[in-house]
Amino acid sequence: MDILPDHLTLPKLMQNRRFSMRPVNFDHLADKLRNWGRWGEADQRGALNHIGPETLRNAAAEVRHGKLFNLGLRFDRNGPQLGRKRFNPMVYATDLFTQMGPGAAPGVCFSDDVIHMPLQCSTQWDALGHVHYDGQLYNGCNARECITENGALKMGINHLAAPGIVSRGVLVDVARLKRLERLPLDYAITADDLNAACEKQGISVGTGDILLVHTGHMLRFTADGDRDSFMGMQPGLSYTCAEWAYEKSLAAIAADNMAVEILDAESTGSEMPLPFHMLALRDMGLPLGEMFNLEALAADCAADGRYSFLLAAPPLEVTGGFGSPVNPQALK
Ligand code: UVW
Repeated sequence: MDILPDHLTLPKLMQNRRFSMRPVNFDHLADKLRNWGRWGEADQRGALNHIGPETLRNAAAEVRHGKLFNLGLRFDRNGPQLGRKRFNPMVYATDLFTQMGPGAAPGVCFSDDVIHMPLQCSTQWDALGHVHYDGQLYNGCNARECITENGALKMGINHLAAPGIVSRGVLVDVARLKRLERLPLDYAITADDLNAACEKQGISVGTGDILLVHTGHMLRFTADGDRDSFMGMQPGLSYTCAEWAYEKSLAAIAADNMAVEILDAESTGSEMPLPFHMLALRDMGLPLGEMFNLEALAADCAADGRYSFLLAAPPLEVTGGFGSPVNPQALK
């Protein structure tokens, strides 16, 4: 089974396949950054363990002006998906104008509905069990034993949902660093870019922070309505940024693109596709948030010069889920 979703196995992309080896330095990085055993043999929360009581108190102290930002996309049929397996949410009413009960006065009614959607279709967290290689998941779990038709027996999203994902968020605005509204489709963000953005913004990133990476790529969907462009080749983190995330002891990373990392012919067509996913989720236990809509928050951060906030982004507690939709909220 191909690891990549429908839209990334288009013939156009297949022509670009190079069947190269693993990215240079990949195995060295994987060995260096691997957090297996760091929080115990049975751990299923990975880098979220960096968030302790002090981190949470400091995160709460970031709320000073009473400003609230919704970082989620809408969940409806007009979402970003193009694929057959990953499709946009379908919402159906199952009750409309239904009498509340036999004794209820006429006109006392309720309405109910159902949603049918892939857990990966829109703004989402990837569970630690979402990707694996060499037969192992985060913390050395055997993929054959843990990945089942009924979900992840280990490393499911439920372990990231209880307790949920809340911490200090820090937005790094790489698009603004480059004086662009949106990064070019082939732009690979490096650790130097992240350092330069932090320096320009006057912020340092520390233990337990959740990094939000603003590339501007979301505008290709929300402003242009161009799903092909949004879901295709796209700017994002180079896999080498995993080392930066490890050194900073980040708890999680989310971005405004579809995959957090750059999607180009190298990262999708190689022997080790999505190398940042592999290092983050499988080796580091670092949850990844995708399709976070950062436009309003990024504009506000640029306006008031404050790039940190309280981020509350709990996934749904879907037992064994490989991911979960989320409606992240940033409070300043
Ligand atoms: C894959 O496409 C496998 O992952 P994601 O949706 O997390 O980018």
